[in-house]
Amino acid sequence: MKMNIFYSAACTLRFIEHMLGCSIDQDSYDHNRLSAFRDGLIEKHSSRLAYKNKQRLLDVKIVSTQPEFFEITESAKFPVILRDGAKQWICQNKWSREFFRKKCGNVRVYDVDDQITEQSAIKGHRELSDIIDNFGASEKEYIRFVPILNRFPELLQDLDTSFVNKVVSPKKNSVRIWGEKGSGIPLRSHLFIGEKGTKTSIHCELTNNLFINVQGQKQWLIFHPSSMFSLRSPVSRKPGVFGSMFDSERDFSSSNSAFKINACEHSSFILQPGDILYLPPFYWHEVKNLSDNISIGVRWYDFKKAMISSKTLNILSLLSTRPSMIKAIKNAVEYGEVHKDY
Ligand SMILES: O=C(O)CCC(=O)C(=O)O
Ligand SMILES: [Fe+2]
Repeated sequence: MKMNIFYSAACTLRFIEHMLGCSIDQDSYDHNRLSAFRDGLIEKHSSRLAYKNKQRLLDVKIVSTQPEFFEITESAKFPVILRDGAKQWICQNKWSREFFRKKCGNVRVYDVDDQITEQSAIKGHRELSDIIDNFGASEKEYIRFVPILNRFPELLQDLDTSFVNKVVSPKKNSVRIWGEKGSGIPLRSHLFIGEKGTKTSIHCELTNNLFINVQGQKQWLIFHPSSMFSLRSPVSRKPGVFGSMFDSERDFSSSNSAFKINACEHSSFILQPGDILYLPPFYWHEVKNLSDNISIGVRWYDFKKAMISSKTLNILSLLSTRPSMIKAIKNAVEYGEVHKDY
């Protein structure tokens, strides 16, 4: 997205808001003069960018070979999909709801609802088997952010480890699971098992995401990192996850003037079983399960890549206070631990 002086000024104001202690709840986005002033800047920025009824398309690369995928992931400049990239991986035939019920049914996982960045999203713990047994009941179930490789490191072998190495650590070819001793880039992982019709509301993260869609179809709506103001992302001071007040069903119409959607570069695509997505840091995403789904996101932090995506969001993440980045790193494995109420 083209930056202009209004956008740069809004970023500077966001740092001031972060330092001064302005709005933290998603509900109180428009709460003070500073944010009103920032909205005015963004209004100007948006009206320069928005073309009437013309959507600004975000460039998402779709490739069919590993070398093309590696080249784009290394640059971190675009989201990229490798169609059928994991079709031959062991996870494709092995991972199912029944497999996880048997392997780790007694594991207690955080129950996180779809507004994942809100204070109220973390609902406490439930046993994985209880949730899986409840699939098909009236309340739709979605198990998200389970740090599966930390608990069951052997499951890394069900992915293609040399592929993961090449994407995450192209120079040294060395990775390790977060918390394990040794050298190599530490990987976090999040398993998702969801029912058709479940979704995760829009947010973005500081980490790189190598996302393997194992089963089912998943629809992603993504926005360029610089859409943060148009998407009305409140000041949160959280480490590495940012929320937004945007909801595609409610706000995806140019008639709703509060959301300058046409000013944001965005794109939508559907992942099929066996597809691999690389999402660089800070690309906003809203994700819907179009059918029952199993997928895993492998994540790692890279300062350079995070700066390429968004200097503002990277520095704001490092300056987080709820909790601080140092505390977050200590608890980084469990999403529910890092993002519970601080
Ligand atoms: O699949 C989902 O519901 C959310 C995935 C996501 O937000 C992520 O991998 O970062
Ligand atoms: Fe995410």
